[in-house]
Amino acid sequence: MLCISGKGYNMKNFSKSCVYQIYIKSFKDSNGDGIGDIGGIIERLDYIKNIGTDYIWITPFFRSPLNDNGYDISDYMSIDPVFGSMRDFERLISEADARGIGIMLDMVFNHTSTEHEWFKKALEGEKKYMDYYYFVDGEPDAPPTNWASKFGGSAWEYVPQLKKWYLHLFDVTQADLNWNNPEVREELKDILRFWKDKGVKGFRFDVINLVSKPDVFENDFEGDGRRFYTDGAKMHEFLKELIGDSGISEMLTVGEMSSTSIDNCIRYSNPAEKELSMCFSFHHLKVDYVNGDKWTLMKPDFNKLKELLVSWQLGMQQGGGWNAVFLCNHDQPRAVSRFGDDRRYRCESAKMLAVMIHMLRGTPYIYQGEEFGMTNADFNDISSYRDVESLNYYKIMLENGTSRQDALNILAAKSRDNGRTPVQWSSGENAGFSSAEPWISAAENFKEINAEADLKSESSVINFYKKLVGLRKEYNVISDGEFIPVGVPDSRLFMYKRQYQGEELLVICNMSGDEISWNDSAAGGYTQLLGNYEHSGKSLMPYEARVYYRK
Ligand code: TEU
Ligand code: CA
Repeated sequence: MLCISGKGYNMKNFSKSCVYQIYIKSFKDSNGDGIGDIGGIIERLDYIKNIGTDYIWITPFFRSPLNDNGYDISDYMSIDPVFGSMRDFERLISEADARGIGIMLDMVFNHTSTEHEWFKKALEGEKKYMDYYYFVDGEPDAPPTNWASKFGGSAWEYVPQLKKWYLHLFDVTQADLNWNNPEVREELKDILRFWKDKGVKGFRFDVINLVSKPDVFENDFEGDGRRFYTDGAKMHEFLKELIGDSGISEMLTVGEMSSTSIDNCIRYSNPAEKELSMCFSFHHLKVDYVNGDKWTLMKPDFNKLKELLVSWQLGMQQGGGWNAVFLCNHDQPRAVSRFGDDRRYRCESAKMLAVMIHMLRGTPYIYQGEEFGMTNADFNDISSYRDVESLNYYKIMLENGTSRQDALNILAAKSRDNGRTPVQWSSGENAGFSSAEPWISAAENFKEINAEADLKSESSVINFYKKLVGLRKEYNVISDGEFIPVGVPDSRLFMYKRQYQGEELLVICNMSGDEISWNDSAAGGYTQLLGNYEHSGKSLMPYEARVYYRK
């Protein structure tokens, strides 16, 4: 049931939910091949339930050549044997249901793998399937536009036997689907209905705001082409049709929105629009990009981070939209390494970042290992990397004259592999992830940093997360309260309030490694609900976070 409050913002039945994200290939291996799988997820359902999360978003495990670790799908209705069988999946659904956990699948509908039977038939010249993609006539030395692939190089690939180019915004083995073709949209609805019938309780839609391409392709002399295909003209029409016709409007649906805007995300997630439940936006995860370029080194601009978090909280609130709130996922470096101090104050800063996110208005997401402060991989050799985007950009950096060591330093900070090392379950062999050598090396610190050790610790990060998730369920001011920014005298602090029917929450985060003198009068009349230090003294300790409450 949804109700719209007087302030024009909405309270949703997902406001008390929390989602745990699993990157299946790195989560837990159950059959000793060094690759995470469905069996491994089943083994860890109680661990996830213990944190209190309500949904599990699993990254794609459908049949795939795995060039992009499953985001290149060759059959949407079958499970790649490396991840398990349909029987395993059915077992996962029933075990998750038994624990009150909803399974969310990851739908990659912007593109398919070039190994998909649709694309293979297109390559054979079958018109029906060529129209499933963007095939454009052309000469071998003249791509239709100058657009760039997000994974480097041109967004077009030439097919000599067809004398045509095809569009791929991502890897060359990920061909963009033509959503302007109603037959494509019908195929995608069938896929959603198939998994809904299997008992799936939600969906994440991969780069879904890129699917409405223009009817005419033109060069972009002001950028890389994204302005022509991002938040395209038919986006809202397509989403309403997909969600409505597939019968999933009551499910938790979240859209990954690349380079998007608040106005569009309001429309994507305001219940009145009958599109999605919520949106991921990424502007706050680009505050360490020099001039917008990911492949650079820069300390995060914390003022910019706060500004973006606040603007998205206020903007979506005023428009009746709903944010998925998060700091990391399988495409991002580890939050505690990026925004905290993973050496001197790893646990304190991991907890502070958790408070910063989990007390916001929206639905919070926990990425595997974030709940016990896993860090970046700290690789220093290109042979350790596996990610197609990272390997492509390593080559591009070297071609552009960047030294090998500088390129490795940039990868160490920015590569998606930082979030894809095996989950560190214990100090045992291969971090307890597998009895075989994992497909990617574990971070060397797994002997000290692992779930087993953290669970034994009095001041464990996991138990702190559990409290945060519990507070959201207990306090309506957290799940449904209005977000109100609080001006601070010291830019190293981030403060905000939440208000709801006479209740008030005050959140204070010291985002620095400095001890900051603090006049407790601001918290006069409040009681402290939670903090990441044993005592709350006169000053704010390095990375100290406090949650205050009053009625
Ligand atoms: O990510 C979209 C995307 O652009 C990310 O790769 C990320 O924003 C980028 O790496 C930042 O530089 C989605 C999936 O989450 C990602 O894993 C896939 O590789 C990608 O789409 C293609 O499906
Ligand atoms: Ca396995």
